[in-house]
Amino acid sequence: MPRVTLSRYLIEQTRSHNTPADLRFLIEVVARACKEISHTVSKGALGGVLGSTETENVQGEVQKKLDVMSNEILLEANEWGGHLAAMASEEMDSAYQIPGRYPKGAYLLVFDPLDGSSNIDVNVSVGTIFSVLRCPSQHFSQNDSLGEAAFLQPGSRQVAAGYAIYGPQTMLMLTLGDGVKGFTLDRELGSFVLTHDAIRVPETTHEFAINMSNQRHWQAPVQRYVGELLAGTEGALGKNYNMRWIASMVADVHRILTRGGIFMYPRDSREPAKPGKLRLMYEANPMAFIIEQAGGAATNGEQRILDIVPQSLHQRVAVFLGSKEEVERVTQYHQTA
Ligand code: AHM
Ligand code: MG
Repeated sequence: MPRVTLSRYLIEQTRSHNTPADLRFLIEVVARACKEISHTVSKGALGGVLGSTETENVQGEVQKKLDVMSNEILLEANEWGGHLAAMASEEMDSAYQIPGRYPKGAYLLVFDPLDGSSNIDVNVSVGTIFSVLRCPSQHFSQNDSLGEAAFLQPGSRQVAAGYAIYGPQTMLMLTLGDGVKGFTLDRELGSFVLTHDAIRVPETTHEFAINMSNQRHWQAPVQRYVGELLAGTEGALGKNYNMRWIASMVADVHRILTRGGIFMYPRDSREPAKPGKLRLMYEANPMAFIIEQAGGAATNGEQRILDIVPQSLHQRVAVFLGSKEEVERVTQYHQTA
């Protein structure tokens, strides 16, 4: 069997599914940036890349040095190629404009440059999450800057999404809306190689992921559901569950893609104005797209995540995603509450 690199996979997608050449180029550029981020992350203390900056991002979170470096790597890699109309990221207040010296293209790129930042300094897996949308023609201008409105499209309009995980191996998981493929970085070749074809999330599971320390702030449907999981064979579900929480969404989702499970970050009664911790456009939407493409489900408790029309770039959302049977059960508890 010949090795299928990411480049070869993308070219074959162009032939078989008419994937546009500029989308193919975009994915290649993002993948190249992820390789650079992987290399930078792996230097750790030797490269002086650990620790925090003096700055905060738009959400008032202290930025790690690697958050800022990863953001810059993605911006620099993607600004010159002529494939993007604009970019947006967790680490920037508003849309990033393509410098006037470069042409603009058809797509919008939204990303969380380094997800799971609290794990950087303790050498636990982190990752990059990205989502690709088309720029609506009414918002496109070669000369004027692009506002937030162009980005505010439901996740069902994503044309591609993926994440890179920087763990024991660096992997890139990708969907172009035709299933999910997993590529492992071959560091000797310097290429991502297809290693995980036709990824499916098992419909049933014995594993859940939630930050239990927030339990006293959850609402009734989540209390009920997690209560049943914890009750094991003595409860309504009649089976025992195991729990995992890595506190890097990429790592938790990666485990679920590999062996099933349910991931939850519910809304919190402490801050009713914030319906959850995770961000819709560059965390929940790309992950929901990937999970659905692998046969799983993703909701905010009330509705499919991909159907939510964003009101703002940095909007937060409650997230329940993973094995279909479990996501459907917790969603039903919300709907009947
Ligand atoms: P970040 O984008 O600032 O890293 O925050 C998102 C992360 C997710 O990766 C993870 O699922 C969650 O925050 C962990 O939250 P907690 O600290 O409550 O465990
Ligand atoms: Mg994040």
